[in-house]
Amino acid sequence: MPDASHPSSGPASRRLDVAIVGGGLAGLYAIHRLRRMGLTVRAYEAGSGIGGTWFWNRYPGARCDVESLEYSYSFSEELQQDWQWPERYGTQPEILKYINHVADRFDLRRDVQLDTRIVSALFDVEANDWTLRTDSGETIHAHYCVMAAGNLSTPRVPDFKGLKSFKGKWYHSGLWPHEGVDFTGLRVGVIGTGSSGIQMIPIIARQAKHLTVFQRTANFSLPARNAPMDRERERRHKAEYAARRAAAADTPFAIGGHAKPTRSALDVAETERNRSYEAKWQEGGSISYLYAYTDLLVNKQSNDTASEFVRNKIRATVEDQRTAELLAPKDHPIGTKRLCLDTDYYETYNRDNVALVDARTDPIAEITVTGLRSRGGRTFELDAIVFATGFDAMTGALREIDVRTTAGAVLREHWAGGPLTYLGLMVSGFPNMFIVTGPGSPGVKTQMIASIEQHVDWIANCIDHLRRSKLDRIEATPQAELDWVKHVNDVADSTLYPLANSWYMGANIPGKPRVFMPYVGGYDRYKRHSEAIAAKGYEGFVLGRRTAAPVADAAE
Ligand code: N01
Repeated sequence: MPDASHPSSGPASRRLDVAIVGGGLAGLYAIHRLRRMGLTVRAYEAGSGIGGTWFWNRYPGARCDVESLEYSYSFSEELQQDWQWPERYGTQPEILKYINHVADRFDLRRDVQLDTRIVSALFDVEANDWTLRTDSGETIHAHYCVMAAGNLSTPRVPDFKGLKSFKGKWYHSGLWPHEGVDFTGLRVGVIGTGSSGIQMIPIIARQAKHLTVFQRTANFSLPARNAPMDRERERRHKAEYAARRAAAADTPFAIGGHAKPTRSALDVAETERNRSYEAKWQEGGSISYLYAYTDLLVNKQSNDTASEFVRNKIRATVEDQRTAELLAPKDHPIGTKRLCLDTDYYETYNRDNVALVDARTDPIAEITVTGLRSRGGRTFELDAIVFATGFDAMTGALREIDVRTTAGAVLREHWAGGPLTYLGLMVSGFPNMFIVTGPGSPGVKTQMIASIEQHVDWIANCIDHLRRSKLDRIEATPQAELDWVKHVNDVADSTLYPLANSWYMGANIPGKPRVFMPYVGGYDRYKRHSEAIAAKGYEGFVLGRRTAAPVADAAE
């Protein structure tokens, strides 16, 4: 564990107004936004390139599941007019190219330090300053710290016995080799059938001599219906981009273009309901499907109709009915785990070179020298193993940093029972540290870039407010934090989300506290609420000056 003593001497030392952890979509926008306020900022990025999730996740078929015209920055009208997306859904290389374009266009690179992992962050309550330390021993002193380290940035390889002895090669979806991997002629095993597994499986199946998919939990997946960008549609979209962004901001997922549902699934006859699901299925995309009726995510009976429609699609697509039943999810309502989008996923199981193994009834026992053995004693000879086993989501990246204060607060201890934040933006006991799309934020349940922009704008406005008020310290109160966490959980409990063992609840990490982490009340509601709190002089926060006692009512 890194020690947090922070010697001030070292290879290098730097002073900033704002230190940013992470050089992905959030970190880059934070540079842009805060620098425009005249602040000195710098982002520290562990990767050897910018882009965060889109830098690391280079597995075959990696593609965003939100349409490109939505999944892009909105802060620059010129940027959104100029950029041309080649397809309906951006591939990982296209999105990374876009991020690099943004970095060059807004001259962001000069304030990003690559190949640098922040290992500790210490807040000195007397000096009112953060000191961050990098893995090479560099120290950074900053008045504010913005954690933009991502939610799905700590890849998780299960602790399988014998992995070290495996003679073949193994990979994790989130740590994919830059040179790519050629599976031609190989016997490949893919472990995991979340979004990453579901995207890569059809492509690996076309390359490999044989593919064995180890599925512990079946996931719902809908057809993406990806296609080259319809240029006429793009022209129309761009003609009213600003209005479309505003309309998107008024929706729970921050995604526009879908008529808000008006009826319960139970208010319509079965034939009409199935017609509606069929239309959505043909249209492609997850939001469209979940928007079919008002209550798919809150009423189990309604959800059952939408879930069963997809199960029947799987049964109709997959020829072997035993495989089809294994692939048809029955342990969670549709949409309560991240709903996957695919291209030919279920069809892939009709190939002669693909086999599905039920790792639920017969779990993986160990990796062997030549493959894998199940607890039931089945052996699988493999040349390559791909772990599509997900991430230590939402808290992993922050827990990897030793965050503490000279007053004795330690973030890992504060979060021992599950993450506590106020608005997902700040943690009580850790002044001047902001989080972008962290636990308690709606981020992962929305078009992520919209949430990133909203959070960073909120943070920038907050810092601006402090400056103009001649204040330099802000901290969430313990009560506001408790109230927010309770609200996040109450909202989740009013939905079907807690019925799924998902990474939203930390359920994919053995021993991780089961706490529902994202705010599922909707982007629109969150935006209004967080902005109202700012307008009320930052209700639930204590604002103060460096040496003076905190002044809670330091309104402008
Ligand atoms: O990870 P996951 P992911 N033995 O956690 C299985 C985003 N994303 O990388 O469900 C056997 O969803 C595990 O099984 P179970 C998106 O938000 C977006 O696919 O725990 N299996 C599960 O099947 C997404 O939700 C995009 O029983 C084991 C799988 O591994 C998030 O990233 C694309 C196992 C992990 O699924 C994470 O997706 C990709 C074990 N010991 C990702 N341990 C798009 O935009 C774990 N598993 C499209």
